[in-house]
Amino acid sequence: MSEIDNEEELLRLKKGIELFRKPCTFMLSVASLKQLPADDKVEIAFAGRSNVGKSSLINALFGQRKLAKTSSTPGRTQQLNYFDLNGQIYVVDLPGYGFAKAPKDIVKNWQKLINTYLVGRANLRRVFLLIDSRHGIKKIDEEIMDMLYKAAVT
Ligand SMILES: Nc1nc2c(ncn2[C@@H]2O[C@H](COP(=O)(O)OP(=O)(O)O)[C@@H](O)[C@H]2O)c(=O)[nH]1
Ligand SMILES: [Mg+2]
Repeated sequence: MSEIDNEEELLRLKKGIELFRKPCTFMLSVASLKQLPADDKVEIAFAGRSNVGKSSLINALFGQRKLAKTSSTPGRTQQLNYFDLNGQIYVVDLPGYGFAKAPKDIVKNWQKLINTYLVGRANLRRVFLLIDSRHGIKKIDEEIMDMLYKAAVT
């Protein structure tokens, strides 16, 4: 890496750190696609099996303990929870897939909502797919990765 690259990299890092220090607030919970906010801002989303630590990671990233609700009971988040980072970026806490203590048709509905969102959301720039290191990559993770790959979602 040349010195110029290093300087650019440092600048990018600095900007990133500054951005993540800005206020991040809860915006809304989305239970169906028609409730999605306008796609006029860059959006990043956290996906993964229930209980993998999506909400905990979001709280850690923004230095707030109770921004995203965490729970030791899997399958609690059933909606897409939107957080607004300084009016600049939408951060989305997705419902966990692969585990749900709910009737089958309800689970199917969430699955459809998440899949349609992941594949079709125009302003979605990155999906962070969390894997529980204690359990490794499961079949459902592979299915989601495959779906993201086919939809060209980074
Ligand atoms: N051991 C361990 N537990 C974690 C970690 N992150 C989250 N947890 C715990 O795992 C449970 C589920 O976390 P949560 O963030 O609600 O998972 P989510 O369902 O993916 O949003 C909670 O009891 C957390 O305290 C981690 O990195 N290590
Ligand atoms: Mg959660």
